[in-house]
Amino acid sequence: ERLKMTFDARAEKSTNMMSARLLRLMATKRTNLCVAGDLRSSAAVLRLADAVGPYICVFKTHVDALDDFSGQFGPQLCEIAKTHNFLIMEDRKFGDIGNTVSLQYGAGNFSVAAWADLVTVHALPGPGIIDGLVSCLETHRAHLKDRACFIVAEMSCKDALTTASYRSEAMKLAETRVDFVAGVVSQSASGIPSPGLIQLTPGVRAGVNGTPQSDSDGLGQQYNSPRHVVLERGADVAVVGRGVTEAPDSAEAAKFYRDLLWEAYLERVSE
Ligand code: BMP
Repeated sequence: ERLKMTFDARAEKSTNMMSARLLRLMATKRTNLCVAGDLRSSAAVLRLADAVGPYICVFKTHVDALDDFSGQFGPQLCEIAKTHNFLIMEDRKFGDIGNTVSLQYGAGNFSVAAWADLVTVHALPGPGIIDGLVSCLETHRAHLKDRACFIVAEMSCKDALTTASYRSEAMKLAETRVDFVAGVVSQSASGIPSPGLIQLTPGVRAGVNGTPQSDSDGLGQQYNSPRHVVLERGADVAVVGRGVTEAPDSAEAAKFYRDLLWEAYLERVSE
């Protein structure tokens, strides 16, 4: 069964090169933590990536929320990723027709395809959105082999419209396009069709130093503990944003989350 398999064993089963690469990275580096670097300045995001780098498998960005994005951001983040061995995910949540996402992915101010190993994609437009992203890479003849996406199948926020049937259609889309789909963003493992697909789960926060676990942020976000998302909800990679960025010491916090998440993973695959 998928959830009982080790990341290494699942890498063997993976038909997508980037999901195999990420699963192996997680197994080697012994981390299933993704930090969401949702800060306002490029320097602060780069500083954070460098500080948490040793403890993460993926660093997730929202570059359209930066006050001062410049063309140097991507290459600088890639350098830090190389130093600490993690992948970069731009959480763009593409959601338009193929032609438009192709433009948004490869061009514009952000040139996401040039520096982000992974991107997120809404399932809403159907298979055409995957075609759009792939055609962008083909046009530029670059990165066809070292890029992939995660399909947002289910959202963490209260009253999200990602119903059970939407979720199951999104899983089908992931399965039919494993050429470019490395995984799904989801709150549970049900219906994930293949052991090679990676479940990325946001909405994770723990009580640190005796402070109580908060279960929401006042704007609809819903939090679960690291242990709960890995053991009860099937998270392979858990996303922690403010749990790390609002902590007094982000490296310390990342280490704390890494330890809890990895311990839960070991418990899940043991026996
Ligand atoms: P935080 O841990 O601070 O709540 O941040 C969660 C991060 O995960 C944010 O970057 C958000 O955009 C992202 N996210 C989410 O919270 N829920 C989803 O369903 C999908 C997401 O990408």
